[in-house]
Amino acid sequence: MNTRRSFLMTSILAASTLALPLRARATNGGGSAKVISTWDFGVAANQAAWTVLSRGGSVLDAVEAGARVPEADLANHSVGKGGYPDRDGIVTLDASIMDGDGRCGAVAALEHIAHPISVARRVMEQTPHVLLVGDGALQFALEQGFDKDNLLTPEAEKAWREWLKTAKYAPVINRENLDYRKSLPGGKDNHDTLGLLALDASGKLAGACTTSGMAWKLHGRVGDSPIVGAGLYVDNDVGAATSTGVGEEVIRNAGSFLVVELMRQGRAPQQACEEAVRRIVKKHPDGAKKLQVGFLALSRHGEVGAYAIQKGFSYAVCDAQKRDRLLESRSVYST
Ligand code: SD4
Repeated sequence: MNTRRSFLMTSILAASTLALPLRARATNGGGSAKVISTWDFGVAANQAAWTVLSRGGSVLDAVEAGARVPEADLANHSVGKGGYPDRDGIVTLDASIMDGDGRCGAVAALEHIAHPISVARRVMEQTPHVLLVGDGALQFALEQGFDKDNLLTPEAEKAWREWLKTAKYAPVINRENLDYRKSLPGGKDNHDTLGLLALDASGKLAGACTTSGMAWKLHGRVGDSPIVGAGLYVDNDVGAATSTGVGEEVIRNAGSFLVVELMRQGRAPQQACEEAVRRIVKKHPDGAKKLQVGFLALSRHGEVGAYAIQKGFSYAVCDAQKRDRLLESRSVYST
């Protein structure tokens, strides 16, 4: 991991533009194809998305393919199958997908389906709706031919039973942030939401966001990830944004929409992410000390921004120069 974390800016600078494939050099106002995503496991997700783009696939196909990677990773305890369950021991998944033309689909509190991102895409493409939840989302998924699966793996069940020994009624706030102090985000004790944004060589944007939400949450709790404008927002005219961390704070501030709107008003993605994070902190200065929220943004020109409340938010960037870059976001608190 250390080598992946070695912030390979020098090699990027050294890469010759002339050596790049034509597809990667095609630009939209100066940018080029790029995929970015949250946390360490974003590296693998980016590569899957990049493979789709480099084979001429659509940007929507790319973000879906990327999101399916952590969803299928049973060692990942906050996305897809293998995710930690709610306080009742039930795994419920949230996901959304959106393209830069404003088309979007989402599922929330979905049980028994291993790839919620693909169900979200079907909601977008096969229904007049944007968001299906709970039993209705499951019914729709089954009608669409998705297999019913047991999402609670033995490892996740064991962790839940361990939690039950000391559990209070309310879920522990920001378990991810507490875990971050034990191990790096994306490490074995701490996986998080995947938010993935992609820009193709023709300037089209799309995004995907997928999670099992906060571990030990109340049954029926929905986070920011399937809420368009909170966990994800994409607009071809401006850029795209996604979030990770305590979803309630992101929803309260319409986080991803806010980031994109700030970009629309002229801020760079980095400044936009910083302002959105600061707004959360300003509203709850004391609470914010104990929770994590991170935003990731991509402009239509391919500029990247990232900012978080707490130290330790990593994000992955993939483009023609380098496929497995892993960077550390700046943050409000540095310890
Ligand atoms: C949620 N934002 O459900 C997600 C989970 C997450 O760090 O990212 N946790 O609120």
